[in-house]
Amino acid sequence: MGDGTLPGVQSRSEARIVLHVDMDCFYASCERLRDPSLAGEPVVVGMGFEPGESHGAVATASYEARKYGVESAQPISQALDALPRMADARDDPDLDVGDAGYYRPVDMSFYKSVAGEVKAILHDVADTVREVSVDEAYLDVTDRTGWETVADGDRTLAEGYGRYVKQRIAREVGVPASVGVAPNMSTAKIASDYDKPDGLVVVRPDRVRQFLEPLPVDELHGVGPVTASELRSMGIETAGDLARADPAVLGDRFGERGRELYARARGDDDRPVTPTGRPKSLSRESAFTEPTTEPSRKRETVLALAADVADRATQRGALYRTIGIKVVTPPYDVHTRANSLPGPVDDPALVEEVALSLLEEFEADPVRKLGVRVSKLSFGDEEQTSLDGFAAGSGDDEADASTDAEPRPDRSTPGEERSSGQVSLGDFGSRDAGS
Ligand code: DCP
Ligand code: MG
Repeated sequence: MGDGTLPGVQSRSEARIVLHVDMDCFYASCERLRDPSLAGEPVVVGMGFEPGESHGAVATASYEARKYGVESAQPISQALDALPRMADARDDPDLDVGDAGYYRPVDMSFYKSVAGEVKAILHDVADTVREVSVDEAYLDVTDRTGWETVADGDRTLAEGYGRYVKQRIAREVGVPASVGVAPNMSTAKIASDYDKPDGLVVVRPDRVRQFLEPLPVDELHGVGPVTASELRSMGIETAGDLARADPAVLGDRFGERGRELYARARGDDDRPVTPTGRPKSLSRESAFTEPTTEPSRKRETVLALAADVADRATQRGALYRTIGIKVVTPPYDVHTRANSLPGPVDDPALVEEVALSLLEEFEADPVRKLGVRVSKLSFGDEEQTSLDGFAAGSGDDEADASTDAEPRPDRSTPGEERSSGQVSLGDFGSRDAGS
């Protein structure tokens, strides 16, 4: 949530759920995808290792190769000293094949195609995806999962969601990722790095300070070796020390960045995850402090959510073809319902009307959370085909469905909806939640 409060809706108490996904030794993992015999072997991806070449650097090294001291940005000659090429070791009686590695040249277009497959999954599991680099992204999944605990009381639904994302990448693309789950971007980033490779680290909102406390300052984003040694000279070794330092002193010493580091060390980071691409859907949801059966309260909430979502769509110039709701009933059963429209529209009154009519089914049920979503988005400056297609297909010149139009029932079943990323939270417990 985080962006303001709706009248009559309890949303401020809800912490956001941010995932940071960072692929493990990404280029090396891509090479393993192409050549599975490299699994478990020391692999170095870089330039300049062929006989006769001498200049070049390591792009990345597999974790097995890192044990020999090979690392990103290292001169290739240094890497070859630490870890000879397998081909050379086989011919040279002085070298041990047990301590040799496989070198591969950088093949950027292949890595980009693998990254594209990963990004497609990320966009499927989150509406808001910020792609930071070829192998790294932030996802806001607040409306897809929750911080509620499940089963043994220590695991959260968000953890199940993080595991689901990791497993989908592993199964559908075949490369490992590390995932951090936290209520903000800076903590999620630290979390994804915390247990690499193949890590899944979840930092609950009430445990952020505790998690950050013992970390050396240089593990905070934006603290390089120079800042770290300067902080150490001030007696600040850990994020905990930084969180207890005087922000005025930090401000004097490091300017704006000092105050920012102070905030991050305290787990304060309210930067929204701003998407790098266009969203596939827009949604908003809100929880009640106690489950409610009161029909008027449910309707009011749905109306407020519908108005908010429709307003965001209008502001972004988005047209939608599907309007849906999400209803969470105790203990934590997630129900999604959606109606497809005959064509793409920007029609706030229709969003309210459809959302309310979908809510009727739950009139008598106790409800702990409600959500409204518009999806199958298109944007005014693209996808003319869908508008034309509609106009031609319907025999009607009006591409815009009026509020009187009877929405056609969604053709997709809830199961299909789930497979497109609308994952049922009920699927997530301690068991494997992958699809
Ligand atoms: N890269 C590069 N040169 C660098 C750093 C990185 O060419 N100096 C490339 C190779 C990496 C990719 O970018 O595979 C992603 O960078 P990361 O920093 O995420 O490193 P890795 O994914 O390789 O390893 P990790 O498991 O630590 O994330
Ligand atoms: Mg990486």
